[in-house]
Amino acid sequence: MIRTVATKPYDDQKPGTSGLRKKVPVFQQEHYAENFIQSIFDALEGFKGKTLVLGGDGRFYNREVIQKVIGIAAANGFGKVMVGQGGILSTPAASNLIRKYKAFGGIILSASHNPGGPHEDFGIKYNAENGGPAPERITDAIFAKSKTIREYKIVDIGEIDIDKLGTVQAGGMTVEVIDPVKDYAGLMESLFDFNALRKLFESGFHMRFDSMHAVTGPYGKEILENRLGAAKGTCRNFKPLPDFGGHHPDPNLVHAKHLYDEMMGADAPDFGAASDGDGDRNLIIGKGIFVTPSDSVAMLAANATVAPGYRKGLAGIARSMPTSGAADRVAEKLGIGIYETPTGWKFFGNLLDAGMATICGEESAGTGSNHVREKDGLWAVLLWLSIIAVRGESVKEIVTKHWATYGRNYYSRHDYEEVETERANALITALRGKLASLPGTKVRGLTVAKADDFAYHDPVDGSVSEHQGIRVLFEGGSRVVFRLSGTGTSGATLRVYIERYEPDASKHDIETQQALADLIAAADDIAGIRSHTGRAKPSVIT
Ligand code: G16
Repeated sequence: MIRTVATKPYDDQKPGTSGLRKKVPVFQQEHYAENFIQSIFDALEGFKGKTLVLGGDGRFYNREVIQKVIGIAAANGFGKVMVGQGGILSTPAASNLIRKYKAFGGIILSASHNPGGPHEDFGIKYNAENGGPAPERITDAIFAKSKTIREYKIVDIGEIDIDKLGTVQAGGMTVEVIDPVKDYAGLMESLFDFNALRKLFESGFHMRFDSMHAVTGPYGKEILENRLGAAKGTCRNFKPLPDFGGHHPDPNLVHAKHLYDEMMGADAPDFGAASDGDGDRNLIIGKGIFVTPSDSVAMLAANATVAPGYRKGLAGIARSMPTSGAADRVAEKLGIGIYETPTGWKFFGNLLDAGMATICGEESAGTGSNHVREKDGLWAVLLWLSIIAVRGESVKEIVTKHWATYGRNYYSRHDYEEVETERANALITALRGKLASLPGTKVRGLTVAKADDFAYHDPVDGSVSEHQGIRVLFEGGSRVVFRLSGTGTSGATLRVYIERYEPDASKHDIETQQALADLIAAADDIAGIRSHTGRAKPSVIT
């Protein structure tokens, strides 16, 4: 029986870069999750009788919200919900399922790389029928609905057993509990030469894949150890836990420091990788060398044709604006298009759908291709392994040869986390106010060539997205970019992206922070970071 429940709107349900992310106790407020789920459905049209894909990264509160979504989807008229066993689906796997089974869309429960647990983060995201994050037009409509919601509909179907594979009828709707890994593993097998990868492991190649107790554990086990024959023990922290073992499932040099330290040690394996909460981000480390995400997208694009899925070449490359220009040089050499989009994977969707871009990447540790409409951590790992297998070279050799050919984009991101929102906003406002006066001025010996607030004109649908980050470009190709994060859940996070291009191969082994020292100082001079935030140094440097 459909029950209509009276409710009152909450005013804070504005989806951010990747859906609605809040602390668990916020989601646990009366009707809070229900309101948002109903607002998603209220913002959509034409789903009666259609399929909804559903899953999450297994974090605390995942199972409860899975049941709520099933009940509300049934009451709103969906014909079927396909849910990952145990409520588990990695973000790229969910994207694949939406596309493969021509679902109407999907709901992914995740707060990505943010920590999990009773007092940590939770998130709900809607993906559209192309498998990608809902575009702004839909997320704006969801927010608008959430502000006026007065009731939601739910069928009380009792607890569906999401641990048992198979199909049940519930509340006039079909619920199919599926193996979360199978379709995704099949997709990977269609893109990469698994025989060549098996031979690589047979030859004694050693790697670590650290799932950080998050969603990629079962995917890594099945693909790397079971199908490709990587040694048992290759997969670390592979059991998804509701609190990720108390850690941040963020594959960067701070939260995956244990992996970094191992890879820099004397007994390092050949290759190290990690993935985040929901499996879309990646960290790539070779023996003795960390590959920045910006470099990784350039190197993957430059070598993609080694894999059967990309043998015909790339249509184009897309990168988010703060991502370094390393990929631009690859696109130039290949004679293909390069697109600079705002931060957020959703902005790649149109380019991928239109066949204008094949590989996309972001400085925030996301790389992916047109195989799904999300970034994909394990995909990046498998493409790196394919390049290593075909070229027969180490990560270090591949990286240094790439820099020798294209030049090196020294790159770093400085994050100031949990800054008071007013102070962070004041910094950005002040910076915007002085943009027009910057060109031509000299800061720390560097001449400002251009300064603007990035606006994106989507070449496919003509939409315009403004205020997507402040860029200060210097003569010679260096730049600093300032942006407020769209994924945090407390206070504001100021991100400062620093980049310097060095064509001379004899200058490619300078320590990164040292290579960028003048730009780091210039960024503070220009934006008054220390005075505005009251912080003497960043909380995280990657
Ligand atoms: C999300 C988006 C990414 C984006 C990142 C930016 O990542 O999916 O496309 O680059 O946010 O984060 P911020 O706004 O904090 O800089 P994820 O992995 O959290 O979904």
